[in-house]
Amino acid sequence: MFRIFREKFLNVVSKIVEREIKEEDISKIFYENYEEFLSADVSIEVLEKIEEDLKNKLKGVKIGRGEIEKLIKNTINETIENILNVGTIDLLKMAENKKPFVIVFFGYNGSGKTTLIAKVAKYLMKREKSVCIAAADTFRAASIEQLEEHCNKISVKLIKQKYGSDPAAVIFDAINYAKINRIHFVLADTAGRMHTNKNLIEEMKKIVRVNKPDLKVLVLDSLIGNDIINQIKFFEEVGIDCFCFTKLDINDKGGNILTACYLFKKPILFLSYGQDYNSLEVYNYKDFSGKFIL
Ligand SMILES: Nc1nc2c(ncn2[C@@H]2O[C@H](COP(=O)(O)OP(=O)(O)O)[C@@H](O)[C@H]2O)c(=O)[nH]1
Ligand SMILES: [Mg+2]
Repeated sequence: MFRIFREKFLNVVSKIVEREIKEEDISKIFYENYEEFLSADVSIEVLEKIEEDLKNKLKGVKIGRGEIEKLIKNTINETIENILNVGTIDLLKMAENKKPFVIVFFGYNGSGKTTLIAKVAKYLMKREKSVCIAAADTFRAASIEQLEEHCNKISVKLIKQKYGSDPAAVIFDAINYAKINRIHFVLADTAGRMHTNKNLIEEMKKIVRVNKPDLKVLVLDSLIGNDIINQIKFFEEVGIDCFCFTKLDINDKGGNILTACYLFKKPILFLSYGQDYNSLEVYNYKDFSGKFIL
């Protein structure tokens, strides 16, 4: 008798305190927790879209008053994790049946391409893969010497020509060298600037047409802020397969990565954390979303 009474009583109480989640509840919790990103890193456009997604999921849901904040936070976490879950690329597996496996790295000057390529070479060699590098940035002064210095330090064969020579031809040479010497991977550095952006696009298209790379990687500097959207749109013209992010040792807030994942949904290959050759991580969305979890 008492048990039935108690159950009825609790039912009534929970109904009384239950209410619908309102848009204001969602905005309040969302912006309270993401203000830090608002001022720095995530594109406003993307934040607004995420907020809208949350509202579509939660608005009008009836729940006990005390549970509202928890449900909103859990939904935010779930949403962020879904956004960051763009997949990664298992490079070694992908390259199992292709020798050489050719990777071309694109990206603006200063994005960290040359440094990243040396790290990727080291990463592959640690896993018993042989590597050669193509110096296909034949435009920027000192770029070949910079790459040569890295290659000497990590003992990797560099295929190069003179400044001003055709980058597609340099990569073609490197592929031939790799074929003859049974090398697993060719990593190609490219120019991040030409006389005009149109020249740059044409040059990249030619590299792709002539060499048919197995993977086209766009290298992005995590310090560039909202310009990331324009950069990605620019390089998409050559058909980018995946992203790598550099300089996360300076800015690891990850807002940029959230923006790129939300808008472009391309896999992320590596995250790069400094000048040291070993400061490279394979992207893992579960680990990475940890920094956003409420
Ligand atoms: N702190 C830090 N600096 C980096 C990183 N990657 C590259 N750099 C530096 O950024 C500058 C541009 O890098 P570089 O590899 O030459 O870029 P590229 O022009 O795209 O080839 C250099 O001074 C690098 O030492 C990184 O992950 N962290
Ligand atoms: Mg370079």
